[in-house]
Amino acid sequence: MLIIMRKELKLRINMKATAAAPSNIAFIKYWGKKDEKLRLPANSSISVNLSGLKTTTTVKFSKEYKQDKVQINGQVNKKESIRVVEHLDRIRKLAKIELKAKVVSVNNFPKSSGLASSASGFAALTVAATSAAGLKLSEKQLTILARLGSGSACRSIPDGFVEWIAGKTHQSSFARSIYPAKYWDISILVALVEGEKKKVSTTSGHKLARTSPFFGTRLKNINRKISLIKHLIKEKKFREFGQLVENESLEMHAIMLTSTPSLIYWQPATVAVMRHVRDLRHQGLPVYFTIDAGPHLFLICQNSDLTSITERLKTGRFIKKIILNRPARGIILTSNHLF
Ligand code: 2P0
Repeated sequence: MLIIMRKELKLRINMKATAAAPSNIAFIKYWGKKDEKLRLPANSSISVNLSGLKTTTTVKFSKEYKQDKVQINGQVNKKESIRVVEHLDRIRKLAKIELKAKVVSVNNFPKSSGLASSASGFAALTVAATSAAGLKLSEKQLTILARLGSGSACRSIPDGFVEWIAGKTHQSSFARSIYPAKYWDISILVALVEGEKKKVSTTSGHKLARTSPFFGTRLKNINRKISLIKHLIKEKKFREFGQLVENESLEMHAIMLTSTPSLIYWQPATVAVMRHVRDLRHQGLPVYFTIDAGPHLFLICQNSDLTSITERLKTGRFIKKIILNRPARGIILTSNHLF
């Protein structure tokens, strides 16, 4: 009896957990799904975790709570809460519990700006909530579960350079590390430009991909591209790698631009910085850009060129702020709870 009581007490004490997840930037992008509900992507993708963009989330399940409470960056937002509660429901079902939860989450970067807050957000929620619920899942199973919350979230769980294998079924669509964070001495500079809040969410954007006349061509060539990028990372062939990453980003934006309705995530400053990056290359500095579903740019360079490149980039008219990132390890559980 005493043992059971102690066990229950321990369980109750442990029903709170905190996870810190990096955001990630894709070199080969996820744009378009083959199954909306399961969030099965149209193609596999390759990414790296970012050391400077992080979400920390604390989840506590308790019978004291009459309903789920979700606070993100100090605010309660009904639309975001619905998606979080749907994810908590998946986790409660797995853990066979019915307790309500309190979720407090903070990003160290602006959300809904094209910096992937849903990736780090749903990765942190998945790991904090499963841990709080007492579930012991493998990394692979955590990536599968995180994917149901937001596709790109599965890539923020494993370490360093990550591949999300598209798969054809729920269990075969998961992410895994292909190289640890320290494998390659590169930096990713996030160049924040002036831009309004995103009008079209990525979830809605994905649905439009198939309306582009070029989407079929993209899918026809994507597996070759994935093999090539893995080879270039393995061999650390930076210039060829950078060129492929930049072309891939432009290809994804070509799909966005030619969808019906058309999606234009760029701002005038986005194009100005793209041109600046190309000028820097003409001056002999190997730096390449990639852009997600937003106006900001992610500039990739080798660490040996970092000082010269940041000096030339300078913040000012076009670039409002630069956030330096190195390849980062994946998600961690921490005892620094937010409440
Ligand atoms: C990526 N993006 O590979 C691509 C590039 C944005 C542009 O993954 O609907 O927020 O939640 O599964 O994960 C953004 O898509 O979409 C994204 P959902 P998600 O990083």
